[in-house]
Amino acid sequence: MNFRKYKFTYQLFNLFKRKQLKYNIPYYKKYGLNKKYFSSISSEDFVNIDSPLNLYDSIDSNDEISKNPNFDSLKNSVKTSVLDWSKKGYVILENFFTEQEIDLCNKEIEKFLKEGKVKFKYNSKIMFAFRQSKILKSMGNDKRLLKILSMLMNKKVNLFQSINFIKGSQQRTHSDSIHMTTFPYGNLIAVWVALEDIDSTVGPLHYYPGSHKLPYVLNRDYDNVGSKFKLGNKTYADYEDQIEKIVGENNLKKKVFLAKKGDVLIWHANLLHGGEKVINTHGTRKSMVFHYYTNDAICFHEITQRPTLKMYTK
Ligand SMILES: O=C(O)CCC(=O)C(=O)O
Repeated sequence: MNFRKYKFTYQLFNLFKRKQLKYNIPYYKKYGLNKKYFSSISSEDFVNIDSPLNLYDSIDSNDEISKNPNFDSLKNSVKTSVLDWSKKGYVILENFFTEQEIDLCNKEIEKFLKEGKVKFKYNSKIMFAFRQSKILKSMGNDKRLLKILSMLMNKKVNLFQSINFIKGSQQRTHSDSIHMTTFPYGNLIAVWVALEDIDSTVGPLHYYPGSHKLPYVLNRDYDNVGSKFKLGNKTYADYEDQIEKIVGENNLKKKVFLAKKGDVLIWHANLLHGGEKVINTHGTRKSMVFHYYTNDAICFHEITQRPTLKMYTK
């Protein structure tokens, strides 16, 4: 028997995680869901509830965002990118982190790997290194960055996760909202940081401008709903195939981010993105992703129907 396919496996595990899960309880009440902190949760619980939109998913940032008190302090190139947030679903901040900041970050990761403090998961990902590193944490909580993120979301955000890469991920196109789902939808935002100059041979990041406006692809969209006791039986590749189909049907145009060391790309919770194929297998593609949640949403993992464990660190 594959216990991972049964919801009770996760419920049992979560029974001992009240502290990290209780943040969802007031929102279960708000949306009239009869759930405990350890209960399974997925988009199926919200099929009859309208998902309120975030400000710049309902009105165009081009018309309004310049009224934000922090807007005037932005560089002109950033202002242009921020104004286009509603339309494009991403913002580029060139040369955002200094050479010194990036070098310190790379040294920290090297040291952590050498000491065995972190290891690779899912092939190429070093997960949550920021929890052990003041250097990474202070980059994720950079005040200028947080100001821009809260401007785009029109509310405060909290750093939830870091992922470090040494090589290109080659991850197929996806939306983060299948992994870090929220209700209301869209209460996640991501920041991708180039930790060195990146060329087309080492598997750069790709993304599809405007794809965040497409409907969120959730379990029911690839026949992965499951039953009362069991999770759906589709694979992650089935999800990726569905996304590939949507990209084709909508004739979406891909962009590849040939970033310079210190450049940042911020993406919307539903922007489709992934990693290009690695051609130069000897080359590195050092980069880091930060994910942030807002404080006013239920957070869960759609595929395994688990509520998200939040371990915010100061
Ligand atoms: O950096 C990459 O290649 C992809 C990263 C990514 O897809 C993610 O963190 O969601």
